[in-house]
Amino acid sequence: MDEIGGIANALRSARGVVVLTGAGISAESGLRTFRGNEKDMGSLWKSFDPMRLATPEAFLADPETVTKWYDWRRRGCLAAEANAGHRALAEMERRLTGTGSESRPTRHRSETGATSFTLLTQNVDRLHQKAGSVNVVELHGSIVEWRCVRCRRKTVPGAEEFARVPAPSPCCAGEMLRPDVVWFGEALPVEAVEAAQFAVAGCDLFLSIGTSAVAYPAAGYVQAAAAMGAKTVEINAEETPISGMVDWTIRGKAGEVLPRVVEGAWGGE
Ligand code: BJW
Repeated sequence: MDEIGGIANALRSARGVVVLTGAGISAESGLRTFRGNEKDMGSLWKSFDPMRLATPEAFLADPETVTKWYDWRRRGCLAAEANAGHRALAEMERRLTGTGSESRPTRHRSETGATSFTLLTQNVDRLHQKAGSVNVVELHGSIVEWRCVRCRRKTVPGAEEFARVPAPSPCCAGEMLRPDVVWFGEALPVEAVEAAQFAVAGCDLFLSIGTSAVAYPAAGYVQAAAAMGAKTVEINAEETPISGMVDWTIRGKAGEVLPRVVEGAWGGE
């Protein structure tokens, strides 16, 4: 049986599915990855130094540069549209959990609500939610939301907030706003880590999609799932450190492969 057929069968019989996504799934929406080798657009860390932009120390040293860079990326994310890969994952969730307006009752146990589906994303772009995914855990926060550096109150800023840079906090006088993302050396949100650990412990199928699998702790979830007996899948344009340890690996674009996986699992119904 080919990989698509194997994954489709595993999906149809799964009781708990966890999907981990990374920047690669949004590349087909025109957003640059961090470390990928896309031919049509350079990845971010090839043009920008992460240590000068994506650490708390960088923000403290030069809040103006960091704010401008994140506002530039924030606007790019807001302008981007979900692609076929995002939409296929939203459809996968509907099929597995029986939720959403397009769900249809079928003969499969996995569509009676018995299957759990958790989408762990490292992406800050909110494109999964735009595509209709519901149970999304944002491991690295969101670039759409910013927070006061003092009291951590969140806000969704518009262009007016960036008329002054760094953007002033709307709640604490004299303080700044920072993007509500997780920088290197910062802890991931406690609720997100707890939700991820719970989902990984209860899954029998884990799919890693469009991530280089190098940023921890997210990169460790596939090994954790495998250690607990889950079948594992990787869909990526290139080889990664986990390619050799997963049960199925498909080399290709998420926006092309994922619709085929969903079609393979439920297409004939
Ligand atoms: C396609 C495609 C297509 C392209 N289809 N595929 C254990 C071991 C080693 C190091 C550590 C460790 N534990 C912690 C660390 C340190 C560090 C870390 O992991 N460093 C390594 C990178 C060296 N981790 C941390 O610092 C984390 N914090 C932490 O551990 O805190 C501990 C703590 C506890 C208590 C108190 C205090 C601290 C935080 C990590 C945060 C990562 N942040 C970033 C920036 C977010 C904000 C922003 O957007 O600017 O998150 S870095 C960047 O990497 C971003 C991503 O979410 C993350 C992962 O990248 P991702 O998504 O995998 O993208 P790429 O570009 O790497 O890969 C894209 C892939 O797609 C490629 O493989 C392509 O081939 C593929 N692709 N087109 C399918 N169409």
